[in-house]
Amino acid sequence: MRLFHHPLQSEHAPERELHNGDWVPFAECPERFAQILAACGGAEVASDHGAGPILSVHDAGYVRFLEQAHGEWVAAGRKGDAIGYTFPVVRRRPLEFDRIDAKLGAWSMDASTPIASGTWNAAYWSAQGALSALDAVAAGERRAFALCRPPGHHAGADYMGGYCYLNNAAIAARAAGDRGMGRVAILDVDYHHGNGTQDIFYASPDVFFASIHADPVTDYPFYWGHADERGEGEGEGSTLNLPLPRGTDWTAYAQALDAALGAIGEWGADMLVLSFGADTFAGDPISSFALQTDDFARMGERIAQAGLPTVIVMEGGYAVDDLGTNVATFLDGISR
Ligand code: Q9C
Ligand code: ZN
Repeated sequence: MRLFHHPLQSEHAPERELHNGDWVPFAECPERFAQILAACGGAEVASDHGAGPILSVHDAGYVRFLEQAHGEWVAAGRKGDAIGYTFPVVRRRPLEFDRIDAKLGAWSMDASTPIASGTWNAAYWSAQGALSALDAVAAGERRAFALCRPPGHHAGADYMGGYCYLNNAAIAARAAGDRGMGRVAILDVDYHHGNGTQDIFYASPDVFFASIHADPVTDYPFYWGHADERGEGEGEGSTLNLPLPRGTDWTAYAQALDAALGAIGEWGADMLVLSFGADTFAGDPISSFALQTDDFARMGERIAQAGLPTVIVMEGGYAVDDLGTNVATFLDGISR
């Protein structure tokens, strides 16, 4: 399978994040990227599709903010990672902000998403990897893998969150639609609900979004991913949420996966964008499912049986020592 990445993705290296009231080392670390590359090998450097496909999903003011935020942080005399502390939870509107602190709050949903010096370039090339994988599938490959880092599924059209800045899966799905590749479904198997992807397509009948994730009653992102969220307006019925309890093992997971794949088939998808996170692994330090390494091969095989051309984009997975093996095992399973 063709794999895509870019060396600048390693330059995104925030120092720390706020975790349950403590500052801890940033879980979405460059070592993740190195481990996946080492285990999968043979990755190609992504090609540049420019800002166009990014701006088809994301607000232009938000993209400009991402590009300039760290520079403004430094210009304000700050050190370390740029991070906000005031969030407009009511009546957020596009005001002209001066202070970098105001911008950071206006364009983020949480304090898990610091901006460091290499963040913009990494996010840009992460998205270009997803677009390069789409090119490969458009050219006839059954599937291709974008080693996206930073991940994307928590980022909405005009906000960052959950280690995500640009929504790689949404960018690939929108580009596939624009290229006339038929009806596009997104399946999100990261441990956390893909709230940003859901938000982007919530009112859209053109893209089906299905997500299997930890119940937001107990887990981040808390406010989205509940089973009663089914889309709105013309998009009513084109969102499917399958929350599962902490401790879920392969037996229960497989049933939800079959339900999601069944719904995607019924909807009449012509192609699939898969948001793949390995944080469903039993050993994940910030997650609480119970999948074993071999289960990722089973997951891959089942998804392959759907028979859809598939763009795979990397999302989370924080058990760094097992991450390369888990991703390689998944790619092996989906290739069988
Ligand atoms: N107390 C992805 O897997 N951190 N993002 C919450 C924990 C956010 C995970 C803080 C976790 C985001 C792509
Ligand atoms: Zn996750």
